[in-house]
Amino acid sequence: MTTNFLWGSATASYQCEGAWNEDGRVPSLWDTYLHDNHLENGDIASDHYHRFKEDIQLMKEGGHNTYRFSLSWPRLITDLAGTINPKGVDFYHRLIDECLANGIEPFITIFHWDLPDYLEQRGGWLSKETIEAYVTLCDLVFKEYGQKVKYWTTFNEPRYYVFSGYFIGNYPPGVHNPQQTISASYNMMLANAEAVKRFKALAMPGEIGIVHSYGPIYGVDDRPETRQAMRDADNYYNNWILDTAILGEIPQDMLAKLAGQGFDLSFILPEELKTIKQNTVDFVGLNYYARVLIAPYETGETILAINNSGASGQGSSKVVVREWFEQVWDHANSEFTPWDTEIYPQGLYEGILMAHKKYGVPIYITENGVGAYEDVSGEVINDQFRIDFLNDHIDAIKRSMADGADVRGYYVWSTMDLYSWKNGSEKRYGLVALDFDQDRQRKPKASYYWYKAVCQSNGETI
Ligand code: BGP
Repeated sequence: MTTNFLWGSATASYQCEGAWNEDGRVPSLWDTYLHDNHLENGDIASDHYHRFKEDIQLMKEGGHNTYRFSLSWPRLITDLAGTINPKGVDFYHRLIDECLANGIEPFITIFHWDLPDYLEQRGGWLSKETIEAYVTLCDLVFKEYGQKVKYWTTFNEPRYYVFSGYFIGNYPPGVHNPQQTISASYNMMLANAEAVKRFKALAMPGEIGIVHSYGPIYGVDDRPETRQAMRDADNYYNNWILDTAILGEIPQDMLAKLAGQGFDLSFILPEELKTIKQNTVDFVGLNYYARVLIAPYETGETILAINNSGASGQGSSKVVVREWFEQVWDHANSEFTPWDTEIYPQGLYEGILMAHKKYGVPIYITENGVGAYEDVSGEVINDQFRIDFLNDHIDAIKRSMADGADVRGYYVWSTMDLYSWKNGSEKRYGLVALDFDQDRQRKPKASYYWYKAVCQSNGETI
């Protein structure tokens, strides 16, 4: 690995902070959605809001030199008029200062899905008003924290957020509306460009990027129709974010296909396309969990059955996007988690090289990890499966770097056990275990000690 390689782990505000109604924080759309539907929520989560110093000590003792976390918008700006919450602003000063005092480089996500509910009530990302409000948030955080922070990202996984909320409908606001999916996607990418524009206008000292849920595309065979389906799937899963944010270009063949299917694209304005073209990111963050295996579309309506309820829900996933592609889960030949996520490290190696060749910007692996049912009651928590998983994925990164890729950092998802979207405390990802039923005492898992050696040796132990 290079000498300044960043080794760390990641969280997101809603998933770890808790303190959902403390010190002036207002509800996010997730608070409202989970409360209204009586689902397990992140009211307390990992209680990071109160215990962040302890968590940063664990990072330091664990050999980490960086921490990726997000800012809670409903903690910072509490109404449509843009009222700033001083206690929220102060919290992130204290968090950043604590990181810096302990040799931990903060790597900040401005938006990791916890949109203030007052904006969701006005249409959320379907409304251009939200873009304006987002730029106001960016302006605030750049000015407040910009002299202390070198690494900024505008969004965490716009694709996952929009597709889950507006297409699949399994995340808030819980709708299935393809036209709205397209509008919300576009608005987020325009907001990304507007944030980059503001960052450059303020001549901020750091760098700014975007974080994408990267699904490298594979085909079931090499037929021309499979190749076409792979291209369409790549547009659907990756290109509309990566091409737009890094190259400043929305894929033309995707727009033509959407127009051909009768979608209304009239909301895309020439002035906005100019903004997108002129304000591209400095680097990209790739979250990698699994590859995407694609077959040609055969027949029938769109089916979006995603298994995000593990062993307690439907066993397997099925995705058919009418006239685009079908997604395949090759259970016979590959290994899967109980949530039907394939374990496929080679996809990270090949995916990094694909992204490197196509885009040429620095790459950070901003999330990688495995969710599991775990018994964390004993003295020792032996998560050997996680060690194997992380080992094989870090090895894939090392191989991609040996083959020329410019990878600059790696973040395990997640720092500690936290609230997993819709699965709560049932699906654990942490290097550090938490007892959610009692006092949330921190207990490092075997993977924590294993990762410490990896960080301290700069990857030599892999
Ligand atoms: C990513 C998100 C994270 C995290 C992770 C695991 O898409 O950026 O916030 O939650 O996936 O997802 P889940 O908790 O649904 O298993």
